[in-house]
Amino acid sequence: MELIAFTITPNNRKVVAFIKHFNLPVDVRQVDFKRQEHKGPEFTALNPMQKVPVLVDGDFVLWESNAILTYLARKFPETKALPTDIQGRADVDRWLHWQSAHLMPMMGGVKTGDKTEEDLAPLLRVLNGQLEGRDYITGSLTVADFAVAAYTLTSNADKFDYTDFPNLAAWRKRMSSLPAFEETAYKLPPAAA
Ligand SMILES: N[C@@H](CCC(=O)N[C@@H](CS)C(=O)NCC(=O)O)C(=O)O
Repeated sequence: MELIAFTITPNNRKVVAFIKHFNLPVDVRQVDFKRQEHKGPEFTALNPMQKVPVLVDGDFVLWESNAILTYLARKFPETKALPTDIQGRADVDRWLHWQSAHLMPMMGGVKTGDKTEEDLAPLLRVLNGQLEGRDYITGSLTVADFAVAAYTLTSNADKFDYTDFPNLAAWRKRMSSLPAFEETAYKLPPAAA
């Protein structure tokens, strides 16, 4: 199985971190953005959206990072990263959709300056409330934690003030200290001497 990715972006990092955390037998190959590989015919045949990540499992090709996360969690049930009961599964789905429908566009807006930290605060308050009395978003570690953490552990998100969101601050610390998130963090190249 192969994941074609560009690890430093959140939608890619969530999947790469998941693969690393559970040591899954998936080869990760970085897309060659410089050469515009993702716009070429070979890549477009895999993903007509011309975006990464893309998972190739034999004849089966899957794009959309959250779909890839749930596929991997079902393919490797030993991860216990996706509940099998109907309500537990729906709970995790809720947070995956929340990440892509609300958190991602808002974080994008804050990054470009179209939105402010004040606009973002209601979303962080919701997440902080959910984490009250919980170590992870739905209780135990699931794909939802990987999806949401990738967006709340960006270098931009590191700069926010979490004083009003102590549960979120503690969870961020918990997630960022997982070796898989440490390994996939964007590091600036060392300054030239
Ligand atoms: N909703 C998609 C978004 C994927 C996406 O936007 N990928 C970006 C990197 S994060 C990309 O490949 N951009 C290249 C481009 O648009 O040219 C997912 O979650 O997988």
